[in-house]
Amino acid sequence: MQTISDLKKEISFDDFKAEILNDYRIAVTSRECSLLGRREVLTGKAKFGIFGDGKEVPQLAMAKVFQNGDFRSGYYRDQTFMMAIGEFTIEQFFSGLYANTDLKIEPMSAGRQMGGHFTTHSLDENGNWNDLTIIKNSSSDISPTAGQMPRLLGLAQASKIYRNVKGIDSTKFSIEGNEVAWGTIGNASTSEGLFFETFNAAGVLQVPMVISVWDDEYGISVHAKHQTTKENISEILKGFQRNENEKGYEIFTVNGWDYPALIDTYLRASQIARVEHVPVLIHVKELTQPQGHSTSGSHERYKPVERLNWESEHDCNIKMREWIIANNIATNEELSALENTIKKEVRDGKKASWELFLKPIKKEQKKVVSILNELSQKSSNGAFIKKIQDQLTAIHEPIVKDVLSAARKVLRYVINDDCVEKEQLVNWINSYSKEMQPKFSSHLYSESESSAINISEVKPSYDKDELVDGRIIIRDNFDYIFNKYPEALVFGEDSGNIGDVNQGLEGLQNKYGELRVADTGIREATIIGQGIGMAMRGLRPIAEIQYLDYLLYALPTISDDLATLHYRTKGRQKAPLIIRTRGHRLEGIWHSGSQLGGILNLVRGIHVLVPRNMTKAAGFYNTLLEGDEPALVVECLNGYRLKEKKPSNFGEFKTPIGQVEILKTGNDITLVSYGSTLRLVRQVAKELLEVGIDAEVIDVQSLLPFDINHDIVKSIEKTNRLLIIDEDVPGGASAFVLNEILNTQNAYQFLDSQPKTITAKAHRPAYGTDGDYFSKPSAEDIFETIYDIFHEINPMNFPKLR
Ligand SMILES: Cc1ncc(C[n+]2csc(CCOP(=O)(O)OP(=O)(O)O)c2C)c(N)n1
Ligand SMILES: [Mg+2]
Repeated sequence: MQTISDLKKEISFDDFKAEILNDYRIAVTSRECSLLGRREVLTGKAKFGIFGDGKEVPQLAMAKVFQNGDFRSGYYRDQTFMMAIGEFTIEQFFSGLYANTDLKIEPMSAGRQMGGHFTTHSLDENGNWNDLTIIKNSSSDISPTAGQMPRLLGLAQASKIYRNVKGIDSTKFSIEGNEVAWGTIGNASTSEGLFFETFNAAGVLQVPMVISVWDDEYGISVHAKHQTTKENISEILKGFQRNENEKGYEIFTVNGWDYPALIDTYLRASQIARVEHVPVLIHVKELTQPQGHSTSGSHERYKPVERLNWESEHDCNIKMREWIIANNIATNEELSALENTIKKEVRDGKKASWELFLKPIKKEQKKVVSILNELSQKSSNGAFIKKIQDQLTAIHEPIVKDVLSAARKVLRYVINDDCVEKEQLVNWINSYSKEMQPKFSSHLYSESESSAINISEVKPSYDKDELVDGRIIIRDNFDYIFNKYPEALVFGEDSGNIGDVNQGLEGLQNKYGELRVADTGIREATIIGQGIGMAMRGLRPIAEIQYLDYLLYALPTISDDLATLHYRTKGRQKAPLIIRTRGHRLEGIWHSGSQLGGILNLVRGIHVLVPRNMTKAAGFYNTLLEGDEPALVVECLNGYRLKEKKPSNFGEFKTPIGQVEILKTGNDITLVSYGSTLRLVRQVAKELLEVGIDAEVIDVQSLLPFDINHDIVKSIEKTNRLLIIDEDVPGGASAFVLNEILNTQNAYQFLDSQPKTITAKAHRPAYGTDGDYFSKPSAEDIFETIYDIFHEINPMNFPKLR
């Protein structure tokens, strides 16, 4: 194994010196950025700053062993690392602070994320994969502490899959699974459940993952004594240490200011993880925060003087400087000269970034001022317009909002004017808004050719009239999927050996192996994280959450990470993860499978699909695997043993995404529902015919996206009445559906009766059949609600029921 002394022996002193001075240059550059960055926030040019000062030196060591194809999953302190791997410049640092919306200038997120959230581009501008084996990769950071951990597990596991599963085209993703996933996390954030869940799971899975804990003894103002048992994360994780008989972790501790020791440690860690596929923890101690936690406050408020003094002495950059001089690598004068050059470079870079940010806005400001100037001379409200013009002119460093809002305010002063200048103003507002809005709103979903909504329906075909249990359709379709896509894999609680709790994967582990059809521990958040990380490295994971109710344990990871990934990278990273779960119409507070409203509101960015039977569900999987987007598929829990006609084109038939299906035509009222509840609705629709009400029944199928062809409003145009039937709480998914129909599809204009929703009670559904009957909408509830609507219109024909 190579050590720093070996390195010295291998290369000439000049090369050795150059490498160390280059490291020092990066450390000082990074520090200087932090110092100036703070000032930019305090003077108001940037909104918020959180920087990597005090954590520079260990990141240099990590960067040295970080190879092409490797992935980082870290947090906001890692700017030095990003600079050291060549993926972050001074200009990019400041452009991030200013929130420059040009992805070429601010490649981390095009201004969508605060500075300190680092990203590399896995996709080109058309959404196609770049070759990830020839670049150094950083998965896009998120702000919630420890939120980077679940994904890290999957990034590491991908190497294991690529190394051990044959037949996958790994060209752009892996070279024999030799890639390491590098996690970074603050000491205080290790208090989070997501950290411990990930840590345990990686030990079980034995994946090539190296977690660095940057330990500065604090989490904002809260000392380690309130965060960590024994105030020492590596100490309490000692039980995970591997030994001759048991697999586990390799655990290192090292001081964050000790440059040579850090290099030795990282070399060893890299080797162990890369070659042996064993996870490693590096507890990097004795780090500092020279400027406190962030620009929101100062650490003098909560750190004792002794600690502040200790931090000044143990600042890792200062220690590295001392080491360089003590080892005669460079003199004090040489280093001072270098530091002065860097100071100037950072100042120049900052200036250039500000210019880049300001220039296009100033151009628009000038245009608007000139339009307003002309308009003020024409309009009878000229004085008011002139005032706005003067205010806009006076802004020396405008942001987009200043310019656009001034222009839009003028509109109300020229309502009655009719002149070319007004037309100019309106045209400018329209075109500038059209240009700017996508900068903030694009790429929530895929904009590539493979977007799931571009994939056409293929109907199931039937050779014969064979009826089988729904689970057989799911199972046989998955069999086709695993055969067709070597990169597809499924994992979850009980998904492997027994082939899931409803046997939709029965026998498939035997056929496709334990890595592709796998059991996992009971750990929903990291099941999703596994899926996110693997999907980010080109695999097609299907993460199984045993019941919809338990998706809540994973919701932070789904909502914060998966749902925002494409958006927060402006389309430069993706995780086309399929989440498979089952829900609807079950009984009991924790098994009712109904909480879709809550989910819908938290997962924009993910497709939410609610197939009413297993053929529809299987069709969704086939569609999704051709697409490039994440999705949640909620199978009907009570549908596995119900008979369905067995299709003959498994793996081929596709359920379209974002399209409703009309299950029964009718003229009197439109009934909208989804999932298992549809069985009740269809039964009620038949019963209604007996009293002379002919209802149209529509299956939504896909909640997100919702009825992209606006077929529901077409139905309401005919029936003039609407009832939404949902088993979620009042104001849950039914409110979402109603909003789509009334606001997006403008159905209000066709309604002759109040649009209604019928939902479950506000409480969670009680256990047992009677619990269900009194908690969720029953067939009688649905019948009576519809009947009442008609009684209200025509009490003669529809006398009161009760
Ligand atoms: C889930 C969540 N809770 C709280 C926060 C607010 N917060 C941001 S950073 C931080 C402290 C993190 O400390 P540590 O992990 O030690 O990292 P350090 O900043 O010290 O490097 C907190 C509480 C957050 N971002 N996310
Ligand atoms: Mg800390």
